Amino acid sequence: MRDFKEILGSIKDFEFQSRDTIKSVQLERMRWSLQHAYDNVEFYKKSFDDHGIHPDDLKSLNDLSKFPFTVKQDLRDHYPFGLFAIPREKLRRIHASSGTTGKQTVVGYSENDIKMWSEMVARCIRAAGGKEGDMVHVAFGYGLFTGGLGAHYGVEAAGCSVVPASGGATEAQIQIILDFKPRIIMVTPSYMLSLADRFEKMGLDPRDTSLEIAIHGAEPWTEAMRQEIEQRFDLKAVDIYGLSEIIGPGVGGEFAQTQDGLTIWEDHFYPEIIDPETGEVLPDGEEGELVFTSLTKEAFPIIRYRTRDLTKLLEPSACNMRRISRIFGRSDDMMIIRGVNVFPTQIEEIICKDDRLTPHYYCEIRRPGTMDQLTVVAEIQKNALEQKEQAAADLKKQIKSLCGVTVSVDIKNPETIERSAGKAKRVFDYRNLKS
Ligand code: DLL
Repeated sequence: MRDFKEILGSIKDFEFQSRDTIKSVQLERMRWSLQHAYDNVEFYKKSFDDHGIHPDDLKSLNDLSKFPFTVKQDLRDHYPFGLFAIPREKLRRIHASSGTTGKQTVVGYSENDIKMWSEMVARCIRAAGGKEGDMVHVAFGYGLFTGGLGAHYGVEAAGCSVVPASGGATEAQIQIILDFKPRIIMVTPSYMLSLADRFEKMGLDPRDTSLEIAIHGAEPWTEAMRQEIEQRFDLKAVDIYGLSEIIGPGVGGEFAQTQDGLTIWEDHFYPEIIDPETGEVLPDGEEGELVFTSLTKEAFPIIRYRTRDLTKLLEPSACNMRRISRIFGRSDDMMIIRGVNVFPTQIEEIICKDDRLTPHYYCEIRRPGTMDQLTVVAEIQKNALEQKEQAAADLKKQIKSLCGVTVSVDIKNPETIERSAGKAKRVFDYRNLKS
């Protein structure tokens, strides 16, 4: 095994190296990562052995397709630290994100992991047009969520000054923006629009602020929303992508001069696109599910992780690493409402525990103004007709407390929701009708 520090390297602006150099570094790192996972995580040893494959079998990058996938359930099955590859005392950070069962999926970072992660977020900031000395207002949530702290360390690594505003307290944030005069803001696109609304409510024009660059991610957003944000704030808005299982924000970022999708930092995260039904690897340019293999992570190596995000791989443009197009959807039913992940099964759990409701329900997502709105449609039992209003109020309250998101609830009369003829469709997304 090679010394990890050597393998991590520190070639500046690596994204501008030639494709051949990038590929040869990928191959070397991929070998290291597979071996590291095999030697230090019981789960990978067993899963490789069960598939009759060994890290030594990787002769080319394409050989990766012979290795088994990792899915979110594997993280849950090994909750909390079962997939970590270094001793607990060597961990420097733990993050987590909520899942269907209410159990968190937990990820960990070594000192080198945090350095690498910060450098990747710094790349995103530079790609977005940020430069040393800029001030960056971070309005992603701080906490177990990777958004706030991930962005924070990246801002520092980019040689910028960070304003750790976190989410919420909108009016106070606006005052800070006015007084501190940051050049860059990092925030979910939907919260950016709430800020715009609040500026206007306060009688202020958001176009007059010091903000020149907005870096948005953590939830899907459209080209139409980009235009709205750019016009309302008179700035340039770019995308940032990531997920906690791979590292957090900064798996890829968009270049301001091209605004043509997210460049994946391929020297640390190896992307594949697969057919979500068959698992077969698809050629670049074809749409499918995004899969990642970490190439340098120490604490939480991850091999062929199925993100469930749907996109396609595109050839390099602004630098020499490949891009993905905007995430246009997910292969499962996860709903992201105002930056919060909500699963239909969480709602189902509450509904099924309420004797006044039948187990039939579905969710509708709309965007009446600038914010996403989720309506949960459920059905009252015949013997509980007179309790309809109370049941609706209770459901709304429980969803708020379990999922952390405010929803509308529409309780229908008995036997009015269409019964499923097989697989029930739980999510109806009407947002795209507008944009
Ligand atoms: O959302 C990490 C992050 C924070 C990324 C801040 C960017 C900015 P998770 O909570 O694990 O991590 O959620 C990851 O969010 O699989 C996508 O479905 C979605 N997502 C993240 N970024 C984007 C994006 C963070 N730019 C999940 N566009 C991912 C669309 C995104 N979806």
